[in-house]
Amino acid sequence: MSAETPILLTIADGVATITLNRPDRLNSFTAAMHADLRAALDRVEGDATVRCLLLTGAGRGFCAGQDLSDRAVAPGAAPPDLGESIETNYNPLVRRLRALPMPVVCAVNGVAAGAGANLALACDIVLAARSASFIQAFCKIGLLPDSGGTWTLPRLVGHARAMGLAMLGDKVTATQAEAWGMIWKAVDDDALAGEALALARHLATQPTKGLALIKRALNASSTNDLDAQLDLERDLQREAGRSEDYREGVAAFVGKRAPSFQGR
Ligand code: T3D
Repeated sequence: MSAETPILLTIADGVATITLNRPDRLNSFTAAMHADLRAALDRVEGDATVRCLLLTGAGRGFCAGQDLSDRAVAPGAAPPDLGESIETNYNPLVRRLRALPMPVVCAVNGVAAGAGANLALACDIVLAARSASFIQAFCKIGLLPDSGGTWTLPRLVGHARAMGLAMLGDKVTATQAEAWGMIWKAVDDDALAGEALALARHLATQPTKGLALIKRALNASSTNDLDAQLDLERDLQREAGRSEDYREGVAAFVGKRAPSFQGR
């Protein structure tokens, strides 16, 4: 990773914690930060002890999206190719988090704006500090929501709210986000880090393979019709039924003891 260390990674108790770490710029993304995040995710995916990923930000913000100081264009100069940036950095990141075969918990510690908001919403379970907020800031600079926002938002909050948020760029508080079903839970600021870590540690002791299959099924349901989804449930349940953790779960239930899941 680079000397600036814009991404911090720790691994303990089955949980990999990735911290976006450019607090003086509200953890906005540079190309170097994207590269370090990719490297951190490579390590997470290559470590068989990791059974849950926790994503958070350093300082008072979660992530303010793209670092706009990298996007200022001198008069007469060619505009940056944002499609290239999205194809190289943001889209692979969202796809990777959605496909990661383990739960991804996001602890939104402060403002999440632009791609930062939609990065959080791409995670599986989102907790947010009560002082945190979500802003689809794109419209204020002539852009549209990216990082999956135009797909995720209407599915989470419905078309009318998604359109309003995308066109107005209004701030959504964590409490409002919870009430709208945009996130799992808003928690008191001083409880966020502890609660998110406890949740991630709990998930890391659960049947990882089964949780990964739950994630696949629910993610697929957004585009499948009922018939396709029933077929998918059948196929994934077949796979789940062959896991060691399923065998252990049933044995523990029948034996009236607590299960010990190994994530296989
Ligand atoms: O370009 C591509 O590759 C395409 C992909 C685009 C994806 C995107 O994310 S586009 C959207 C980019 N993000 C934004 O438009 C959000 C910009 N930031 C803000 O609107 C505000 O900073 C916030 C609402 C997020 C927070 O406001 P506030 O008042 O709490 O903080 P602040 O004072 O504005 O920010 C604190 C510092 O962080 C400040 O620097 P300073 O004055 O202390 O030196 C500010 O300039 C800096 N900062 C915040 N966001 C960004 C940023 N610097 C660079 N880029 C940022 N996105």
